[in-house]
Amino acid sequence: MQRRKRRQCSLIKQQLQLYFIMGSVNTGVSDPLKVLEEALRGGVTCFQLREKGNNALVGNEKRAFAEACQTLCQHYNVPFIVNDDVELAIAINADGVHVGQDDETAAIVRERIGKDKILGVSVHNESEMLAAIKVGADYVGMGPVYITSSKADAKPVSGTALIQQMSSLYPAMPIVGIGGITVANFEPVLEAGASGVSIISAIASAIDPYITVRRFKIAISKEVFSS
Ligand code: TZP
Ligand code: MG
Repeated sequence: MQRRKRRQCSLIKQQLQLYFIMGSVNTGVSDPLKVLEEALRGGVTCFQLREKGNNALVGNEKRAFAEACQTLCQHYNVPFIVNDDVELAIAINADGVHVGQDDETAAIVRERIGKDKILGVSVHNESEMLAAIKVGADYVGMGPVYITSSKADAKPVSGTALIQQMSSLYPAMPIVGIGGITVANFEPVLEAGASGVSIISAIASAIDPYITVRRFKIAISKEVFSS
């Protein structure tokens, strides 16, 4: 691998380590911007705005919320990724876009956002992994690793087997595990070869998001140190 590409790859691997995903409807009675700020203060390494589900914001309200999240992320120097909404990502100059298999194809998204933005793709098998590599995805998301209630149309639970296989076959492609991940169960995900863990509810619904993120950070650094 070329030097520059290798450096970018290790940067994205660090940025994926504790990847917080949230929309305005994921935080219950708590103010979503306050939750995000606490998560950033605690040390999440990446943020994805996933504005979906009942009562999700649309139009100008969604854009204003996205810009407020982006401003917070910029303050903490954390990448700000938009789920699905390529138009919004381009309009506000987000750091990247994450798409699933049922969204606009990753190839078209890459063309639209350009080569310097982060492109994340959800994959569930080797052929989707190969397609993601081909279009130049910067990372892939795999899951749901455990049972989740945050995604209505989630695929069946996959455990860590696919992460294990794909990380050993394609070690240059950073992988992030997703689905039902908590401080108590994230270790097998990293041990299987993921660079990081993506989390919605364990942080967004936490009584104290800052303390929860600190717990993740301490546990992850122990895990990384011991590996
Ligand atoms: N994709 C697969 S599972 C999932 C997504 C977006 C939801 C993850 O949320 P949680 O609350 O961390 O299980
Ligand atoms: Mg999607």
